[in-house]
Amino acid sequence: MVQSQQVSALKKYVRATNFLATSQIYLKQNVLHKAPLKHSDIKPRLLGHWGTCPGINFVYANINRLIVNHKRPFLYLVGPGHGFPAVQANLFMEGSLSHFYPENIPYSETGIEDICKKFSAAYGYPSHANPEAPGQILEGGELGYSLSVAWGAVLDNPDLIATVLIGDGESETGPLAASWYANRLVSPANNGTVLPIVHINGYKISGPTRMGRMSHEELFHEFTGLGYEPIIVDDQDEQDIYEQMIAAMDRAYALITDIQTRARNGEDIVKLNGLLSYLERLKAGLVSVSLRAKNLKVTVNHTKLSSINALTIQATYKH
Ligand SMILES: Cc1ncc(C[n+]2csc(CCOP(=O)(O)OP(=O)(O)O)c2C)c(N)n1
Repeated sequence: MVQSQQVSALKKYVRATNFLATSQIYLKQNVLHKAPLKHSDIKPRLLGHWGTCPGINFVYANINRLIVNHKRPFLYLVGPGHGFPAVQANLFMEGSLSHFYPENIPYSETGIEDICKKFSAAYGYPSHANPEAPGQILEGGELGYSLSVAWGAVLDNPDLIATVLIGDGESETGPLAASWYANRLVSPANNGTVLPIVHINGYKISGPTRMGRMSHEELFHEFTGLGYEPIIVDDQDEQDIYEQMIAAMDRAYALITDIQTRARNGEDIVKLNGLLSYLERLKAGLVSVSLRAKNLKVTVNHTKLSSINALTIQATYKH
């Protein structure tokens, strides 16, 4: 499929899952809007956080695209458990719910009515991820554990890529902040890998988040320091966010497979720690460098590796 067709397919899919997530949160009847919406169609007590749902759906769709293109096992962990209506919407769309619950949730309008009416209702479906939801290993009700659960999932599971969505609010919890460092413990030769995605929508409930108030430059340095190769996708950018995300996911996937292939062929892998993006940004004039060590000489060699431009770096001291 050419890129424009992919973008339009992803947009339609995300619109459908956004619709299903909204209906679960707000509507107790008339969930397919067959008649004009009335006040009496709205649930008396609303549960589930709408604000995080479009981000969950957007990432779900983009992971699906990678799975279709590469036929590789992916796991999607959703830190914002309060966005479960979005997860449930995708489980419906892909047919997992009708597969496991053919009687209660058929792949039809009856199934849609069932998930909407029973979302967060007594004897219905819980408001957060739960053991009955196919494929879930993280509840997400207590924020802080998404990234460490993802790292745990890839140990001794060399083919698995665990993509994990982390809210900028969850990022401020102690457990989450500490689990970034697990990247030092996982080997690209024997273990799978984690692809963390931080959803910076700027708020933790109604309060501003630290990351939501940081510039791209500050975010870049934060994650580089933690040993990650940051890629920023921004809806304020002129380029369509779907096109940006497709490029970001392709680039992350290419980096992951390149590092894993080299490690599994016995190469000693030096962690990139953001150097790749740093040098690209340097070339594009996006950053300036001030070298504190007067005698430090940095040489950059460009090598074409698979579909990405890999840069190897040598730093030598002149005596
Ligand atoms: C440890 C913990 N503290 C507080 C909460 C209450 N809580 C539920 S959602 C939420 C905000 C989460 O913000 P963020 O992770 O940025 O997600 P998003 O903005 O995408 O909803 C909070 C504080 C919780 N679930 N767990």
